[in-house]
Amino acid sequence: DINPRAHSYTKYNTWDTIQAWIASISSSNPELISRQVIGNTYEGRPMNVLKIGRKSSSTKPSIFMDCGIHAREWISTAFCQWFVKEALSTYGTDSEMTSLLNQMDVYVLPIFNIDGYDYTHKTNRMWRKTRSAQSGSSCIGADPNRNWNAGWCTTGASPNPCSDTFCGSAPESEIEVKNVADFIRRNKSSIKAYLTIHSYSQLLLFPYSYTFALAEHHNELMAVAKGASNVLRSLYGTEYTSGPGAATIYPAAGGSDDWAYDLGVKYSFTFELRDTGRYGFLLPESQIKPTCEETMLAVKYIASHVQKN
Ligand code: ING
Ligand code: ZN
Repeated sequence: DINPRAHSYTKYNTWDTIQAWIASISSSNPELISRQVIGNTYEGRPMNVLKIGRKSSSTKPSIFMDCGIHAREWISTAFCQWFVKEALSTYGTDSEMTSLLNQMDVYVLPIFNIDGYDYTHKTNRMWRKTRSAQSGSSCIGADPNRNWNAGWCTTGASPNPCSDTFCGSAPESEIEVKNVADFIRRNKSSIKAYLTIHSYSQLLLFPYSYTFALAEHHNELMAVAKGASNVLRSLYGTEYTSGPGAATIYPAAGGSDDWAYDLGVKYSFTFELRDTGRYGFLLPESQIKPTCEETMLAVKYIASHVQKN
């Protein structure tokens, strides 16, 4: 069953509904999905990674994708649910998806910052950070996209716990970041691509964000990003800009894509989904379907490139 009760792919689901969906979708599709808890959040909620792909006795090359690093970016979290649904419903009919899941595994972390996401549903819709206590401050949380060990807290991040871009007390001080970093380190030899989904601005970014220096694989990453943006635009005309983070959005250290890239994951991309500011983080539910459909094309384009390389 890909539609457990109360769950809808065209709505912004609550954490409780997403948690029930994770359990139900994985137990109903054991031939394509296996699930593992990679640790708990600060407030004790389980972080589930779904491994999607045809079962194999040997380790397959893989892609890791996370959604919902930032609590208020609800379209991001909606996209990971959409991706899982599409993978299940098109495996066996869509040749690109079938080949991808036969040859590779896709690790999906449907929601990274669960505590923050729950807080945006219950208390403050515009919350961005984690929900951890900070010693010596009454302010809460660190920015989980400033907390990775990549030029940590050197630019575009704040040492002030009250800031929305607080880098945390140390790299990986946030347990959610530590759990994911440990998972990627553990599976480093199989992981060929790292995709992280944010909103908004309609950008397809790649390293670096902590420096203006160009990545070693800049030309290839730019070509892949432009190809993915073109295929995304082909569906509804949505325009994306591609480029390295520092020059394309702003310099910012401690981001997950830079960290994964420096670890050795060459195909490391940050998506900034719709829109360009009309609704911003408050993207209406009516845009979930078109946004997810067009984003699927870009993700599949990147996955096909990774599969060939
Ligand atoms: N944008 C990202 C942010 O964390 C980013 C941009 C990407 C920064 C990669 C650093 C590295 O600020 C949003 N919308 O969160
Ligand atoms: Zn974000």
